[in-house]
Amino acid sequence: MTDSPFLRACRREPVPHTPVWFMRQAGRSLPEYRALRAGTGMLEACARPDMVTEITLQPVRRHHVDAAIYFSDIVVPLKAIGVDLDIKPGVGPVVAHPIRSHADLEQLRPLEPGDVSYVTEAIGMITAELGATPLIGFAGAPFTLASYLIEGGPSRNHEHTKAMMYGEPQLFHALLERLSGITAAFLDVQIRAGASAVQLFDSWVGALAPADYRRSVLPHSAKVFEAVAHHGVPRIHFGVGTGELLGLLSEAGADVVGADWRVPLDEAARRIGGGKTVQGNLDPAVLFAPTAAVEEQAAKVLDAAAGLPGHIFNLGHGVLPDTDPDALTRLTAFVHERTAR
Ligand code: 1CP
Repeated sequence: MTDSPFLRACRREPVPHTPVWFMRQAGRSLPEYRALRAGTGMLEACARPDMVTEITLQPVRRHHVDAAIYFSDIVVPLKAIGVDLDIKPGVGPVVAHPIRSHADLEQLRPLEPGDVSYVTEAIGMITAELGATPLIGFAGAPFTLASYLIEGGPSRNHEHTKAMMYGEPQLFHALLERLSGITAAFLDVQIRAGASAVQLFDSWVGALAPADYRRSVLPHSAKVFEAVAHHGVPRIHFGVGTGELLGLLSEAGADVVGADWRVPLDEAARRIGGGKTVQGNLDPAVLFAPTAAVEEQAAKVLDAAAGLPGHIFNLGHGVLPDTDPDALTRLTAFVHERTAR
């Protein structure tokens, strides 16, 4: 397992082929996922080890990707400590009592491993079935979690979040401080249970200017990476629209940094700096084009990554729900064949 192409690429060691996995590979693009989930709420599914195991394995069986990602959601640890929230179909996470004051912080207590015992159980089952394929654990980064908690749900402009960051910096820091503890504890549970790598999703942090990221967010994400460093498993950092932040995302401490499609990978690698593996970055919308066009665009990604010491092929963000699953299977094979050494 430590010799798998994915883990070797994380460590920038030679690989037999460029490893591939897809953000959101488990989930709505797969008919077998939809069939299994019918009648079960998202959060209910996340708490059932048998379902989580099956959904996590589905894309590995179907696409022959080089890593599995644990099926869950970034709000699962918040639900586990008692935050009143739900995942609404077609919307995303919705929080009953948004956090806007110091008193509201009381909703956030530290996460204990016993709060998510179903995660430990599911990861045991998954790793037993995966064999030599690594499992990636994940969590939401403090800023992206804070955005859902402050806004009360998905947000285009993150206006309440930014209003707090600029207007009540102490409250904002106190919130991210609590979230960094919860996130670190959640990653710790997953690594102890058998996850071979972890990804911190700071999906919406691209909304910030670099100076604001450095001052208000980086210290909290850095604490998360530091807290799990002693396990020695690769740590991946990713956010959407982070072209101007790649150097800072790298500075926060990850071993692998993901980039979206807006920055070519050779330029992304330059911004990320030496000694890190780069992950990405095909535009997920490209998968709606004919196969020849998908392969042409994927080849561009591979060419841009050709001189880099470590590359993990991925999309620049999650698989879109209406993606043809066969396009993902073909893309995986294309990358494997084109990079076979
Ligand atoms: O009922 C359903 O099927 C709900 C759809 C769904 C699914 C399948 C949601 C709601 N979450 C998930 C699973 C999920 N969430 C995974 C699965 C593992 C995999 O990658 O295969 C992962 C990694 C996440 C993480 C997640 N949730 C992120 C970070 C990754 C990213 O895409 O940027 C974010 C931002 C969320 C919030 C969220 N949860 C669900 C939705 C629709 C959203 C986004 C809402 C928004 O636009 O703000």
